[in-house]
Amino acid sequence: MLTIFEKIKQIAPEIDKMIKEEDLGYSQNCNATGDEQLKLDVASDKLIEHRLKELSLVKAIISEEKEDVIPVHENGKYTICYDPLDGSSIVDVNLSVGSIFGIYEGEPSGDTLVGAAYIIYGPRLEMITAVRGKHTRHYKYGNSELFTEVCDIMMKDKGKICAPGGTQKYWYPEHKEFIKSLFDEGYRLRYSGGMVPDLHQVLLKGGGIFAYPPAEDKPKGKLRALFEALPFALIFESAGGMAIDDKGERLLDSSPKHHHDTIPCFFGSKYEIERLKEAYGVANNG
Ligand code: AHM
Ligand code: MG
Repeated sequence: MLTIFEKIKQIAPEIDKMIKEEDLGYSQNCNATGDEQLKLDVASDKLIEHRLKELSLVKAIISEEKEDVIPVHENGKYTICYDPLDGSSIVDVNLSVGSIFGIYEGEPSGDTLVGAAYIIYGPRLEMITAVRGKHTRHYKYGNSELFTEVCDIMMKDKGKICAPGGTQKYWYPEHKEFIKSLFDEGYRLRYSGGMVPDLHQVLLKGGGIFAYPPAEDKPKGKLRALFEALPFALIFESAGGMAIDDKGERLLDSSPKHHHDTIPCFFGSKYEIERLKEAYGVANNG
């Protein structure tokens, strides 16, 4: 597992440089999600594939950008599911984006997820890793061109911020009411439209909630289970937080049928997640 984290530490500055220096991040004159953004997605995907293939303990890789599983080393131990550049639609406006990794031992699913990591390409380059049952750890990239450990993250029981994903027009009534009740209670809105910076903020502020609910336009949510929701679920739980679906079940108990399945998901500290369960009428689940 540590070898994989070391490899991700090597990947991080390479993609960071690509985002900052290569002329790939902007869509000009064309539609909002133009060719250049697509190029950046493809370039980061290729780089990660190339780097992960260098590790003999990697059995297979599955990328959000590709339809199929890519076998790597027959005797490898781990399947790595990754989203090479999450939030690529906000690269053009220079907001923070990230890469997300789920490390699975066996067929990818909630119970085989043994480790997770994400890189955040912001004003600073940072990385978070989690090992199941152990810890969630924060690293930052420094002058010596190395990642140094900042600390282990431990969330509080209650936060002050709310990051509500999706289109309000399509939210179901229970979700509208829940979000309104948080704002009525004094919560502040924090939402950029990139799950990596939005979840990073909840995690580092020690609490709050990020929600990507089921809705009329997206009954199964938008975020993909294997590349996005499950890795963050492990990261939140290992930091003392919670991560559930709309039925109140732990995301880490879910088993996606297909690699690209999406799942409604909620991440936060205990107070907000318990409030969500009550609002959704699933308080006894999970
Ligand atoms: P993408 O894979 O097209 O980049 O979409 C994923 C992103 C997440 O980073 C973010 O949480 C979500 O889409 C935002 O969606 P919305 O704008 O519907 O709230
Ligand atoms: Mg994504």
